[in-house]
Amino acid sequence: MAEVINLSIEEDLAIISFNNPPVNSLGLAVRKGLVEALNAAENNVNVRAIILIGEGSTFPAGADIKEFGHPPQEPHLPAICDKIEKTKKPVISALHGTALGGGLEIALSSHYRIASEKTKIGLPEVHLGLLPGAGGTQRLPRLAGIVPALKIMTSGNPISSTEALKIGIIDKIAEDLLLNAKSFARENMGKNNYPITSNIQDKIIDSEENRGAIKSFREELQKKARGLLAPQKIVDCVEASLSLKIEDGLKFERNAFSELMATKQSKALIHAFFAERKSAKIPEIARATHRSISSLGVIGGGTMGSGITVAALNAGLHVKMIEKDKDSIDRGIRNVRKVYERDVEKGRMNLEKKEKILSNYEPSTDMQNLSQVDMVIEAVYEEMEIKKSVFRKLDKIAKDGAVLASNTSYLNIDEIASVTKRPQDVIGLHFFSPANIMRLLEIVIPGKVADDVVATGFHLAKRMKKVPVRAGNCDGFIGNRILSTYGEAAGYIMEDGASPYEIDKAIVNFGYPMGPYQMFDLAGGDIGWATRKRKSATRNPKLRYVEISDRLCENGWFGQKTGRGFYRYTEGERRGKEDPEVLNIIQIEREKKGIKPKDFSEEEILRRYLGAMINESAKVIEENMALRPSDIDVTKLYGYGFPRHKGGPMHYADTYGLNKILDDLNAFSEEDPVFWSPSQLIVDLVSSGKNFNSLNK
Ligand code: T1G
Repeated sequence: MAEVINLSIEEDLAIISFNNPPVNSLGLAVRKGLVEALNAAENNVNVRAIILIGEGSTFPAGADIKEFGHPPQEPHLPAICDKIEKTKKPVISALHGTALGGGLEIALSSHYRIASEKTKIGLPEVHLGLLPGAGGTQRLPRLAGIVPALKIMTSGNPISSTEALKIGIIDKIAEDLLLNAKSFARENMGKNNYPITSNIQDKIIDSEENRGAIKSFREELQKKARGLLAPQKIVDCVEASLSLKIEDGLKFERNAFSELMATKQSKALIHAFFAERKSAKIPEIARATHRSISSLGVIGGGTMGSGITVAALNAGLHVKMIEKDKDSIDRGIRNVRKVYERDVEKGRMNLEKKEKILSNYEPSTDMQNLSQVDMVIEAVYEEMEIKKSVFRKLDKIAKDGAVLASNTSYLNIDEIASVTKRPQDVIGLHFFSPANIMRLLEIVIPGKVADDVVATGFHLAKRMKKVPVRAGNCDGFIGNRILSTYGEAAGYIMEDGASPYEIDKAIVNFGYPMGPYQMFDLAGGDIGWATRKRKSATRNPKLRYVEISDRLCENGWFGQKTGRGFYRYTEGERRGKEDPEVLNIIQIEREKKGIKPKDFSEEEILRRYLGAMINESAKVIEENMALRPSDIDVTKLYGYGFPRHKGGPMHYADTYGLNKILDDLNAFSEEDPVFWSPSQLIVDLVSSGKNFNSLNK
């Protein structure tokens, strides 16, 4: 018996436990061991019931995703579930932790399911571009009903055991799972319906109501899951369960699963799953242990400072917020309290939890209060001299060994560190707004920082449930540096003939939630304008510069905040209308440069927009400003709206074909070699027949 599966016989019970840390994923060894254990239990005449239970942190959390992309090996999970269902002795699954995917499907094929209070159950396959492929689409609707089953499978979100009990997925909630599983087994194995013939075999009623539910679900998914294949296929499988016996329904599901496994969307989503976990693997953690962090200082109570404060409070930290004067700290307090008041209002939190969290919040105007905190995060106005003055004071106040972090989004961390006597303790933590919601955190590494300070930044990220990316200390770090390049490319396309509205449409059709000019209007054109003015002194005079956005900003058209930017906004409407005056301004700018506008297809817009993004990303890699291409994917997926089912710019480039990217860059270089010359990394990868993924070690 493989040690990943243990079988113990206790009088008339067989207890089969999963022991494959960290999440008891159902890899080949586990599946083989499980079949052996089930056979042994079934053939043992003393055994009258079988219990399945997880050791460690959880009941199996699903199939082994690392096996995907390789030829599946027997025994396959659907066959195991089938075997469990047809076992003549009652099988009880005892669920704790996160019973997800194939793990839950094993439980669904069991005859009974009990769970502890804190257990979460779910079918997250849709997040991988897949569907529950071991019977979930056929068994769950039979247990829970069509609509709850569709919600669980197309959202991929876990539900609580209380919710699961309510809708009939589990039979009992109990603590001390094994003890209760044993008594539950003994209560049930004598029942007159022994051997158990689960109601799973019943067909679902093919009613008008069920057909109607499926129809409205499909329509909802057209909007909510625009362009995604897996959710619609899940509905196909549930619809099939209305007319097919379960055996045929399972075959239908298996075919649909195999089709999805072969799609680019699934490969991209599986890449994103592992990329998100790989970004936390950095050399510094291998060399040093993080410092302990229990108290945090946050300087600044504005949007960023209050967002960071909430993220830290939610991570269980004690937070001292500092502002310069009473009005400012009162504003900071309002900003923080407003978040929790909304959580209570929306039922996401009860009053008791809110007050408990806020008991860890200590706002003040006295910086001396930071003398004993373990870490300070500065989130003051984005102006170097202001930041330097804060760090000079911090250098005198903070205790030895305190980590001093700046939340700057582009200023030079080395320069900030240089005003302290402890550059080894200074690091960049670039949060994305709203900092209590956005999961991306760029951890910026200055030249003199100590390894354990970097490790501490990653430790804080984990506690805040952030997705950390190690970034070099260049202008714009990773995300904003690449953004400014493809933003310039969009400007060239616009000046050469496409309207901002055509460009936005092409980018939205690719899968982004909005295009660059909708983003300009949302974020506020004044911010980018300030950056362009800041960079103007050092701008490469050979680099083409488009002045269209400056013209709008000179008019005070900063976007939604001023009622017009590239679009015009009527009062209270977030969706803007195209503006003929903007098109006039663009035409005037073209005429100033003697540009005869040409047409751009959506495909041409994308080749340029994505080409610029991928080329700059490659330069970030070759300059070691990012550790690996998948870290750039993570940055763009979590901070800039790159469609997750395309995997991020680097994965997309590999899928599109790096040779085709190089051909595009070479073609565009004919027009403008300064902007479009291909990065040496892309040239080298193409000539060696490799791709970006070959660097994702
Ligand atoms: N397979 C392989 N490795 C996995 C894994 C899985 N299912 N889940 C986690 N890991 C690795 C992960 O890469 C990381 O590795 C370590 O475990 C800790 O993970 C037939 C086809 C369970 C909620 O999608 O949601 O079943 O980085 O950092 O924050 O229908 O892991 O340490 O080397 O995320 O405590 C369906 C995916 C699969 C669940 C725990 N199941 N996992 O979160 O730890 S498809 C899933 C999670 C399927 C069937 C279909 C989370 C977690 P490393 P972690 P965590």
